[in-house]
Amino acid sequence: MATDDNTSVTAVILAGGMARRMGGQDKGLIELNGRPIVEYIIEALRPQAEHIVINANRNLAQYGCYGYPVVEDIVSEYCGPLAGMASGLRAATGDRIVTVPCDSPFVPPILVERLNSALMTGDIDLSVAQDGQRMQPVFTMLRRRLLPSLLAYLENGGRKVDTWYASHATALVDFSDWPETFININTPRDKASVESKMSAPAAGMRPGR
Ligand SMILES: Nc1nc2c(ncn2[C@@H]2O[C@H](COP(=O)(O)OP(=O)(O)O)[C@@H](O)[C@H]2O)c(=O)[nH]1
Ligand SMILES: [Mg+2]
Repeated sequence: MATDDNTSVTAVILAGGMARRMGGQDKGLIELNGRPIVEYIIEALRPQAEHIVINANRNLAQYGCYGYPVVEDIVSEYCGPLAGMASGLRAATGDRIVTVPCDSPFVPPILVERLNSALMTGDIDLSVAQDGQRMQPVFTMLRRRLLPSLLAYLENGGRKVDTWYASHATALVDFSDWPETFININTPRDKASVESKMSAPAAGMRPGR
């Protein structure tokens, strides 16, 4: 069940990339110990956000099987995660979205709450995770009012997430106590290492350090 604070949050799973380093496979559908990554992510997001939207550019029917809206990039395909954020913002029913990448299976249970608290302090446009050392730009909460600015940026050829964020009031949110959040599967080797981590006796999401 989503809490009252999260009722107008739409979680957007960014599964629209080309996954070149995975040989062009559709990363959200890659199986980890027999289950597509997107299933782990949906399971983690369901208690945290009232709405879920999947952003994908391939295998739309397969993503549609989960019962959530599937939206393609609204700007020309494959210009990076900002395109997926724009589609998610347009598809959102409430006034905020939270984005997560489709290749990070260990979504922490406090993701939405923590990004939301930061967004609500002061006049903030977007809150974005950092891992203790660097910003992790695809784990973010964005106000829906940012859509015109994002579309203008993309239409002018902008592609860099950090650059677009820098033009808005941004809160950095520390997730260094949940380091597994940012483990992501970019190569076949990453996949093997996450699968063995999942099978380890102490597997499961937990705060670290
Ligand atoms: N919609 C959309 N999403 C993209 C695009 N390119 C990358 N992404 C998403 O952005 C996230 C990060 O991409 P990834 O290739 O893993 O980059 P990394 O930051 O090097 O790990 C993934 O969730 C991708 O699906 C794109 O052109 N369109
Ligand atoms: Mg990645």
